[in-house]
Order: sequence, then C-alpha cells, then structure tokens
Amino acid sequence: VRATVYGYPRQGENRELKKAVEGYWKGRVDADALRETAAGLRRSNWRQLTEAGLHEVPTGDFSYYDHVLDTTVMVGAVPARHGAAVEADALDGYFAMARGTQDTAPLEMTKWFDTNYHYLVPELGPDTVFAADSRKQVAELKEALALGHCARPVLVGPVTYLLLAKPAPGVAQDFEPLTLLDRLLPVYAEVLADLRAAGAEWVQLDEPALVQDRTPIELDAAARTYRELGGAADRPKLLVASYFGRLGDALGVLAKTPVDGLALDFTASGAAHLEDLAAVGGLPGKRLVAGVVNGRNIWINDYQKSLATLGTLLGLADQVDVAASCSLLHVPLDAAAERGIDPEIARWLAFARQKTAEIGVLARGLAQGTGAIAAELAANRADLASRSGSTLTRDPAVRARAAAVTDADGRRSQPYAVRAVAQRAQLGLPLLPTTTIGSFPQTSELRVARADLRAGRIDAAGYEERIKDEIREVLAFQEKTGLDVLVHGEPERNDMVQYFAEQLTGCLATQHGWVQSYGTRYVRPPILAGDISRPQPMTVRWTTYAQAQTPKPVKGMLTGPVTMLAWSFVRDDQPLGDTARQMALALRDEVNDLEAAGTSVIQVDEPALRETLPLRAAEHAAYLAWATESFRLTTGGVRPDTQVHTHMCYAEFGDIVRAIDDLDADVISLEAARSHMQVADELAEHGYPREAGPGVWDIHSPRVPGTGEAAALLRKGLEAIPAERLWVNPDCGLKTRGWPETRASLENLVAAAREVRAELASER
Ligand code: THG
Ligand code: ZN
Repeated sequence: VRATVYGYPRQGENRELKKAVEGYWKGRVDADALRETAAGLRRSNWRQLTEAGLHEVPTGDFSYYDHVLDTTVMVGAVPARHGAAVEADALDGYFAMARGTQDTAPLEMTKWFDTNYHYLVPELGPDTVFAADSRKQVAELKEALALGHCARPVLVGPVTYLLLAKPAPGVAQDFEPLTLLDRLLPVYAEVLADLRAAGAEWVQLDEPALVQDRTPIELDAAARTYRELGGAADRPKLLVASYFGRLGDALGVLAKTPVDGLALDFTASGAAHLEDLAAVGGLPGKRLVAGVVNGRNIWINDYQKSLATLGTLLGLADQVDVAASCSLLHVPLDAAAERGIDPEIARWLAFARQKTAEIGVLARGLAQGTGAIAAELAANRADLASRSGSTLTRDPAVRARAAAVTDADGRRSQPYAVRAVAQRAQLGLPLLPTTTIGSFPQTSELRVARADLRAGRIDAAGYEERIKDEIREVLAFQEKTGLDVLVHGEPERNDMVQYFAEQLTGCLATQHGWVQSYGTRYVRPPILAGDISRPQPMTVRWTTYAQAQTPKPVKGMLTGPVTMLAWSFVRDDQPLGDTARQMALALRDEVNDLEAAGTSVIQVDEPALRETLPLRAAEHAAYLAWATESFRLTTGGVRPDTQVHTHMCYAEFGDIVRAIDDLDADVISLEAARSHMQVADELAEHGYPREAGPGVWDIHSPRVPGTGEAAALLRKGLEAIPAERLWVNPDCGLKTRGWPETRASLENLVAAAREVRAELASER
C-alpha cells in the first residue's frame, strides 16, 4: 500500500511564488532568482509530503502560472501570435501567452471543471503541428529524484487536453480539437519515453474530462489513446487519474486498455464507484489509487469510513493505494497557520498539509491493520464527535426556521406585471434607466485605509470617516454624470464573499487560507462551518448613509446565496441545498431590513450561478431547483414596489436561461459588450418577460467605449428587448478599473442613453 497525492499548493507559506512572479513582471526579480524561488518551493513541498508519510511524490504539478499552459508548451501548441515571443525567450513568451502583451491577446481563461481554479484555454486548429518539449517535466523529475524522493510525474492527459481546447482565432467555430488526437499521441509517447529515460517508473495522466457526460466518439478516443500509449515499448507504467466525479462508462473503457493503474475519486461518488468497479469485474492486474481524502474541502477525514472503503477495494485490484481525491491545489496549505480560529473548530479542519498526513495514516492502517493506528483512530473519532455534537453545527433556531419554510416564502406577493407598475410609480425612472453593477474603483487610498486599520494606525472611527468620504465622492460623481439608479460603490468591501462571511454566524474567515484562483491571483474562501444566521444587519448602515446624501434611488448591494456557497468551503455533513436555504434566510433578513430602512432597489448578485452547475447533465435539475429556491427565498419577502435586481458575470447562459427566469428578479444585468448584445437576442428568444440590462461597456478591458458605440449597442438591444424593459449599464462591477476610464466610460454611457431616448421620443 502506497500513499500519494496528485499535486500540492504551489504558492508557499507566504505566497512566495506570487511575490516572485509579480516581482519578475515588474523587473524587480531576475529570472535566476525566480527559478531559485520556484525550486525552493518544490523542494519544500516534496519534503513536507515525504515527512508526512507519503511514499510517492508528484512532479510537474508545479507551475509558474497554470498547468494547462505548461501542457500547451509541452506539446508545442504555442499560438502563432506568441511564437516569436516564445522563440525569443521561453519564460517571457510563457508569460506573454498567459497575460498578453501590448499587441498580442493572451489565451482565454476559463474554469477548471467545477472548481474555482481557472486555466488557460488551448487554441487549436486543423493546422496545429504538435512537437514534444519534455524539458520542464524531465527537469522537475530529475530534481525530485536527486533529492532522493520516489517521484511520479503528473501530466494532463491527451483526451482531457483536447476536450479543454477551443478553435484558435480564425478557425471555424465548429472545429473539434479532438480530431487532432492522432497527431497528439506520438508527442505524448515521446514525452513518456523521455520521462522513462529520466528515471520515472510511473507517470500519471490526468483525465478528469472523463467524469463528464461523454459521447461514444469521445469514449472511443479515450480507448484508442490508452491502447496506443499503453502499447508503446519504451514507456513507464501508466496511471490514468480521474477526479471530481464518477467515471461511469469510461471506467469500463479504461479498464480494458493496457494501462497499469487507475485513480478514482471515492469522495465524489463512493458507493457508485464501488458498484461500477464490481460491474467491470474489478481491475485485475492493475493498480488502483483510491482518492478517499477529499481534495476539495477543508474537513478532516472520517478514518473509519475511509478504511471501510479501502478494505472493500482490496479484493478488486492488484494493489490498492491511498490518495486525496484530486490535486491539493484546491485547498489552502496549512491549517496550523491559522491562529484566529476557535480551537473547537480548528480540530475539524484539514488543509493540504493535514490531508497529506491523513493519507499517510490511512495507508498505514490499510497495510498494517487498525491496531497500528489505534491512537489516530481514537483522536479522529473524538474530533468528529466534537463536530457533530457542536452547537455551532446545530443551531435549533436556524433549523426550526429552515424547516418551516413554505413555497409562499419564495414567491413575491404580486406577479411581475403588477410589480412593474408599482415600481414605475415608486421610482419615477426615465426610459432606458442607467445604473452600474455596484462596485467602483478600489483605489490605493482605500487599500491604505484598510492596512492602516489593521496595523492600528487609525481606529474604527477614522476608517469609517475615510469610507464615508469615498461614498460621498462616488455619489457626487454619479449625480453629476446623470446616472439614474446610484450605488454607494462598496468601498468597505475587499472581497464581497469574505465581507459577508465575516459577519454571519456559522461562517469563518481565514488569515492565510489562500487558494490559487488564476495565475498569481488567490482568494481566501470562507469556511461555512455551522448553521448560518445573521446576528445583525450587515450593509444597512452604509446603504442608508448613501441614500441620505442624494434624492436619487441608491441600490442596496448583496451577494446571493448560491455565490456565497460556490466561493466558500461548504460543510460536508448536510446537503448543499440545506446550507443554501440557511444562507438564503440570513440574506433574506438583510434584504427585508434594507427595505425597511427605505431602500427601494436591492440587487442580489449571483455571478456563480452558472459555474456551479454540476458536471453531469443528470444532476442539473436538482442543483437548479435548490439554487433558484434559495434566490427566491432571499428576495421573496419584499413589497411589490421594491425592485429586485440580480447580476451575472457571463454571456453564455443558454443552458440556464429557464432557471434565470425562475429567479423572478425584476431586473437582470448581464455581460454582453464582448458578444455584441447576443445575450439580448437569447433572452428574447426564450421569451424573457422582465427587465434586462445587457452590458454596453466591457469592463474587463481598460478601453473606453465611445458614445456612438454604446448607442449602437443599445439600438441593437432594442431590437430584442422593448424600451420599457431595457436598462443601460456596464458589463460588471468596476472595482478592478481605474478612475480615468470609469469617468469617461460612464459619461459616454449616459450620453448614449440620452441619445437613444431622444430617438425613441421622436418616433412616438
Ligand atoms: N471572490 C471570490 N471568489 C471568486 C471571485 C471573487 N472566484 C471567481 C473569481 N471572482 C476569481 N477572480 C479573482 C479576481 C481577483 C483576485 C482573485 C480572484 C485577486 N486576488 C488578490 C491577489 O491574489 O492579489 C487578493 C485579494 C484579497 O486580498 O482578498 O486579485 O471575486 N471569493
Ligand atoms: Zn459581473
């Protein structure tokens, strides 16, 4: 029995990697220093893993930016526009692909399956020529071997790589990257041979794409891939890894290929996977790596349960090993670094370091019997009991309230048509009302104010004054510019999810719990540890302060329940829908308090609604049911004349447009500028009956849209959405933008609205 993991957090204890890479970009760190920092982090990670009792460490999981981009380099699929930069300098060319340059766009970024990690999308076409470049993989393997570790290189598998790719710019949009498989396989075979020559006994090929719904053609591609790679003469042993779900039909396909081992995720669908394994007659002659320690959450393992699963597996394969369900990239590094967490709760937590130790213990227990880990088992039982019996995880008042929820709680008292009339009377807005999504630029003054507060250089009252100054300034700008529905600009919030989590009972924030979101950007997801309630209003003070400064309506701004869950670590001891309902009730209190304090427009953002959609279509309906229920529960208690807005950060929402309709929000704002108002057409096609604001300013770029351009987008929007139901707004919040482009763009946006209003008036 061997203990292993597929990957480990890359950033280091103090995000040394972020600092080194960003320092390199700014010219403050040279390439050698960056390489030395990276090598030091790898050494330290391997040492931690080995000391925790792992027998095999992963290599090649490290990345300066993204492991899918590393794979693009490994197979030589550098986009033509970056060819010269990569040729001139491999490292600078690598970062050019990741971030773009003055005149070349970066690769597109998108979410890695249903995690919060983002990868750079490979761009392929019929002319793509692959060429093996195994240097990074070979170098990192040799590094680990030289340090005396038993090392296993980890690669993104060829099927997953192609399924994650998209047609390169200029290539027909219906081009299917999977058709390049025959060209790609010899390149993988060459890399595998190089790794074998460098001393790899095993190489892991990650194929998480096979846990999604796959067509027979795609499954056949997987079969061909592993027949071919398995048939090569000078190859290492091959471990094909799956995670984030159940392989289903792909299990039988892979079991029939000559690969030497499979890794399965027993946390996502344990019982189902056992059935699948039994159904294919086990994996005789193969190695089975069992992911029994959850790599997606921060909770301690249930040893008894894991050992039961592992015990059952012993009869189903030649060799059974113990691992985390997926790379530990998705959890923070070390729970022991957290000083601010209640010791009662701290004992329930396992970050990457603690999970690695758990894997070591489980492997020992499986190999030597439970007697060998008696002390660990007893401690684990006590920790689990402390959690299940804690008043934090079971608040009777919260539970009683959730149990008493009725359908009526999630239903506005009047249908939209009636509400719209009441809202029009209440708000007195012009046709094509203008607004923003909520946040205004987070200036360095604001960051300084927060740092001053933390360091004790200013007190709470001093901080509050600075925030109020900012709110007045943001409001004065909006009034002067002529916007119709104003916002306070959210200067008091750093990360919105963290901001709310800090104020809710049952949620904890971490100090060092960084998880990579993309490149050098990290988030600290809150931990939803217990039953959730809201002890006191969270935003009412700021919103009413803002409303007192202006006669125009000021929007209240909240993050919705689905997004709060999606960007947090959720509890694993009750269904997600139950946690969502508790979160919804807490937010409902805030919505109702905002209304009581005189707020007539309240926005509840759900940017994560679509990204949380389960990987398998069969699970979509159940997810969308609790997701929409929780949104409606949040917003269902307000008067007909209170206008509920929502916002989503994407243009591709075709597969959830029904669910968006079910939210019953009065107004929705969406990203649209980059897709030239296509979203307006899609909403219209689906007969979307309420108000919508497809964005007319792509805020992801510093470019300022001209008045004419914004007006043209509005006219396009009017072809799909009647004037009475069309709003004018940017694509998304402005917190990452600077003031100069914010000022210019919003002035143009208001001018465009006035121009098109005048056209409408003269037509009538
Ligand atoms: N909040 C949370 N999760 C998210 C997003 C968010 N997940 C998806 C998406 N948005 C990710 N986008 C980003 C964008 C910027 C940063 C991180 C994720 C970022 N992070 C700072 C850094 O690494 O320097 C740290 C921010 C901090 O101090 O908290 O810039 O909006 N929860
Ligand atoms: Zn957005």
